[in-house]
Amino acid sequence: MNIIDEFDTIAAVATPFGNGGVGVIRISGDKAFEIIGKLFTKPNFEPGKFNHGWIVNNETKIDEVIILPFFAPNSYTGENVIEIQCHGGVNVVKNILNLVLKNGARMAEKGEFTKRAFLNKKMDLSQAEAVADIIHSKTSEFAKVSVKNLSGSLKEKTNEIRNDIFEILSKITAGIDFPEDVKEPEYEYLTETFENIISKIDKVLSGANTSNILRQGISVAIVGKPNVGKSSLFNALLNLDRAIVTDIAGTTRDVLKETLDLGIPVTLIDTAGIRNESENKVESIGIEYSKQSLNDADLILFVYDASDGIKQEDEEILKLVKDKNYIMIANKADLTSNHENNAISISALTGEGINELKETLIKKVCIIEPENLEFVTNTRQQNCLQKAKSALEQALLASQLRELQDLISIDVKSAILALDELTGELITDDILDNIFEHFCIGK
Ligand SMILES: Nc1nc2c(ncn2[C@@H]2O[C@H](COP(=O)(O)OP(=O)(O)OP(=O)(O)O)[C@@H](O)[C@H]2O)c(=O)[nH]1
Ligand SMILES: [Mg+2]
Repeated sequence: MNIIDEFDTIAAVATPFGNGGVGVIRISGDKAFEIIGKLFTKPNFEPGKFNHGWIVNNETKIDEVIILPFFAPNSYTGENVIEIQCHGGVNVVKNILNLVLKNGARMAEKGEFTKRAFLNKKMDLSQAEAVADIIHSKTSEFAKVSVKNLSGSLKEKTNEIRNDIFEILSKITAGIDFPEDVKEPEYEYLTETFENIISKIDKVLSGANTSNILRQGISVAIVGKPNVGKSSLFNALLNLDRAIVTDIAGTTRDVLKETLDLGIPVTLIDTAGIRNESENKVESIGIEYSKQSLNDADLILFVYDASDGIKQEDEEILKLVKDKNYIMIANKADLTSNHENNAISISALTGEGINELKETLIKKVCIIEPENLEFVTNTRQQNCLQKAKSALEQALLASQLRELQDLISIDVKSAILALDELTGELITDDILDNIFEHFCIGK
């Protein structure tokens, strides 16, 4: 995307490809009203009012539509915007878009509407990124937290931190520039201020782990020896008869994967029971896959049969998982009340303990539980915050060592630049293009 093209008039279909109740075509730019004027039967628009009429190509009626006019700067992009709501058939939508393009609009690129909104200062970069997050969120929980950024919570916090840094920079600079009139700030005051700002940044960064998990999801492998109830647990968690369950040891041979929405997106993996001696070639291959899944997973559910207790074969598997992130599960609690102290007692057969297991699972991987997440960040934003923090840590150290304030101010300035990169105040074309690449056409 080229900055020079920014202000021509763009158009795209905003609704998903396919047949639906309505289709929406969006036009944004100086010529939006001129273009619709040539195609619509009632082009006398007023702000805040929709018009009902026909899209026509010369004399031919194309579709009966509703037009929503938005007058600059009061629109999503900050430009003149026309939204055409037509009937939602693939071909009618395509025909109208083609007419709009023939009459002077250019096909929009991915994310170009939101990019214009950002360039026209309708939103900062964290809000623009939230738009993509909401569209692509894999769970309803992530959609909920992304809305916080859309409404500006990360932007406000970043601006607050930036103001704090700017204030201290002004004091340092005044002391340097006007040594006769302004006393340079005390080193104790600098130390204390830098510590406070760093802890504010840490607060935002504390949500990084949960943000990343909400965005990317985690993989959870169910492992254990044969017949302990792994596939039964897999089915119970999914609430679906997905995997074959029998009382024959060695039932599961292949690795089964399903996605599960636990607030965080989970890829749940059922594996073949691990045992040392297997005469069966297929089962032996399955066991190799199990060990691989065990190594690759973010979290392991190690299952044993509580009615049988921990046996030599269980011990062998425990050795494989002990250095990993795992939860020990005592299954078949309907048959016994015995279980290891650190195990969660469940019955995959009756469903007992399954909800507790889900809660434990979330607590095990998320430092902050999704519903308590105050700030959601992506890796780009986390890197900017991390850069700002490192610069302030340098400034803190220099203040503790009572170095020249001139030198301290250099680090303070780079902390500000890092935050400006986060909000998009200071950003290169490459980074911008990279961000909007991940949008869909029409947004
Ligand atoms: N009583 C009781 N039986 C269970 C429970 N969970 C599983 N079973 C039974 O244990 C047997 C083995 O269950 P599976 O889920 O196939 O066990 P698995 O660990 O997947 O076995 P493999 O795939 O062979 O490794 C079946 O007969 C299940 O009905 C439970 O919580 N209570
Ligand atoms: Mg199985």
